[in-house]
Amino acid sequence: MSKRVAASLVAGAMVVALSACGSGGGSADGKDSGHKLTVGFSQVGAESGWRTANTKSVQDAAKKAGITLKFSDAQQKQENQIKAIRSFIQQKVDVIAFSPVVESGWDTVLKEAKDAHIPVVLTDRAVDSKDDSLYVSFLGSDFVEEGKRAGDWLVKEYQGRTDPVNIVELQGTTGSAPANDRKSGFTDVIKADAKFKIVASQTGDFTRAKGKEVMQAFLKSQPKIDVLYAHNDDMALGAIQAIEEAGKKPGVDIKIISVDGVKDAFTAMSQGKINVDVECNPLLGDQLMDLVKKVKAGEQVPRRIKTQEGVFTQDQAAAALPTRQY
Ligand code: GZL
Repeated sequence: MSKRVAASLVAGAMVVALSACGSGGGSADGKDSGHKLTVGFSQVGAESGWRTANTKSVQDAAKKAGITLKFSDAQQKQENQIKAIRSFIQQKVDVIAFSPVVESGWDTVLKEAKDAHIPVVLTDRAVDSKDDSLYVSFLGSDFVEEGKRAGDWLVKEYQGRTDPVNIVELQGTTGSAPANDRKSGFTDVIKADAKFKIVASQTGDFTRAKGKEVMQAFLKSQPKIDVLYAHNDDMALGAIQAIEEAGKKPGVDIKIISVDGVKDAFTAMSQGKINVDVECNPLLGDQLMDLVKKVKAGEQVPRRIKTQEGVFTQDQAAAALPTRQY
């Protein structure tokens, strides 16, 4: 038997073994009749409209799927997520799913889950662990692509112009995958043209309040701001308040590029206050529950599942608003 075939048989067996050793005990194929799946879900927090929609999607999907969901809100603190994961291990849940608030510092607790034979699924955000065995699958957006889409819009918007374009950037939570990747995707695109300058960049922690506070500081410290790149809508909406209080017109005096695509941002876009919104789909619940069932049943699942999403410009906002689901 070739090495490859042997390896894939072992891998397959490992997946089955992992699933069959979950809390439910379950038969070898993991398809234990009557055993109601229990999933431990550690959520980042309730920091934004996106997060609220994501939480609702996960909770509604668990109910629909007949899955018992043990839900924990970490209030954007990694130590709370680690505590929650340890509690799920103690409770011997079948699967652990979580959105890691930051990319690093997960290996120890994920090894504890692995040693307890509880499979882990990442949703929304990723971890930077080098050990591939610590989670089975990662379901969520491609944040680098989202950053590139934001940069592409800016390049197109200023095509043919040579005067300097001063950009201020409201970054997401420091150390989080969306903040790191949306920044790198965006800068990778705009670095091709020297007229684009990021003159100030600071975290607004994905919240409206912090977004407003940091934008107020930018407005005081920067003599000329042409563009705001906000890593999410809540910070953009907070920044809009600061811009208006400074007597400037958001979307006109300062063009605004945002990410997420929540309803409030579509409303602001239809009022001309946001110029473009790169969609980041929070409605991951159904896909997550489907994934969890497959993992528990010992089925092979994709290592990476990317969510489908688009880009919406101001002229599309009003028509799209009535059908926005979050
Ligand atoms: C992205 C998600 C981010 C959103 C923010 O998938 O992790 O966190 O862009 C949210 O609105 O707070």
